[in-house]
Amino acid sequence: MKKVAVIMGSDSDLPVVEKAIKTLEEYGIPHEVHVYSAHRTPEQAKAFAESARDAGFGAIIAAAGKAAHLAGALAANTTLPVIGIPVKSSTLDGLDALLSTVQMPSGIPVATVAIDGAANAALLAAQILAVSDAELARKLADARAASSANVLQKDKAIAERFNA
Ligand code: RP5
Repeated sequence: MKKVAVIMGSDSDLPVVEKAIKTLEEYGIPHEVHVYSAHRTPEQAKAFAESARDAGFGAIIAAAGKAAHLAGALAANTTLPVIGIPVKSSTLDGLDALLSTVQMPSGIPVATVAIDGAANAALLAAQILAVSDAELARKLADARAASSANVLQKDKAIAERFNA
């Protein structure tokens, strides 16, 4: 199976990023985790993106806050799918990071999840890998079915309470 790279702009992003790592672990997806900054270590971020495909990665998750250019900077240097997590790490509550991550120019896409949406970033990476991995696709479908059953169980409890 291809690996997923999880890159964060600062170790201060780790509390958010941990949800992505946990989700990848739950699905048994091999991954590597790094701290590279678009602004503080631009050469290392570029080198990682340029070598990621040959290193066996199938998708890159990039988490950053404030003027969050990490996902875009990585995407500029690879044609692997890049998933951006805007991190709420500033006085602007993550809106700055959301706009910095999502508003990419035509030709260099970044698939951006919600502010602090780390679990969805990992699930999207899993779905990308599952295009060519039937076992992973089955695990994702099973999780969707369990999630639906959980909601329907809650509906039953609420309906019994209020619709008697
Ligand atoms: C961004 O600036 C990082 O991704 C982080 O969210 C934010 C603050 O970084 P630190 O000053 O805590 O290292 O580049």
